[in-house]
Amino acid sequence: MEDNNEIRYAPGLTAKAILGELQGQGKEYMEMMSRFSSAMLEIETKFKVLNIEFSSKFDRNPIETIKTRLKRPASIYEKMRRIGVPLTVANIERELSDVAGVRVICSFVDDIYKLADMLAVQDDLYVLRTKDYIKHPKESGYRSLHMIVEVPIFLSNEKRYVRVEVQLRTIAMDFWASLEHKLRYKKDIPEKTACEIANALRECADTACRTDLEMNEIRKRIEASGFTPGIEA
Ligand code: 0O2
Repeated sequence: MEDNNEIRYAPGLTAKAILGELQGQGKEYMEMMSRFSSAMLEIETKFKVLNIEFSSKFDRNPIETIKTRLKRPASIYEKMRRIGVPLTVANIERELSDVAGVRVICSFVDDIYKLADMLAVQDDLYVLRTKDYIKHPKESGYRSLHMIVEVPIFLSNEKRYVRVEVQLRTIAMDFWASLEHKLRYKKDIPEKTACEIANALRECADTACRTDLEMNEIRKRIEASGFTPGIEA
């Protein structure tokens, strides 16, 4: 069925033009983005609450930072084109699970799983999908725990469930992912060099992982000796 709101995929469309096209769908687009924004805020708040509860239970904060982001129009456009679905507001909301993203940077690897479990048991939220790139790192060396959750948001006259992508990772995993993401844009290098660089990056990810595990063990040893890391005598 033809959708009059459909935006045509055209080569070389600039980010500004894509934003213009999406905003051309006016109220619908803005309303969708405000729903994603509200859902993101709900999840961010849930993690802030968990951080407070965790710190009173275990005498330390498991969360270093929480970052939120709404997917940029150009990335939305690119992903919809990649999956071959017509670009309409309704399709974006139906097909994409990562328009709203919450990234939780944790102190220790253990904290990632504790927080994920604490979130998953909340009865107003559904975990639709979990991908454990910590136990099963990506080919690139990327590590994080990904969850797609659906959270209710209460609008003036309705309750809507909205999907949010949650990425939980340690400081070391975040450090690696941020730098690797920057380096990935340096294209046009010979295949052999690209392969060597990929291997070097994977090696860095493995080193960061070993450090993470060692730090986790050190924390456990300190706790076992009766001290609480982060709490001064
Ligand atoms: P952005 O700007 O973070 O939104 P797909 O999204 O189609 O690629 P899937 O299965 O939905 O596939 O997602 P996947 O691979 O589970 O996770 C995608 C997100 O994880 C990416 O989002 C990145 O944030 C992060 N990610 C995955 N692999 C890597 C990697 O090798 N290096 C780094 N630095 N990050 C990675 P987007 O959409 O690419 O970008």
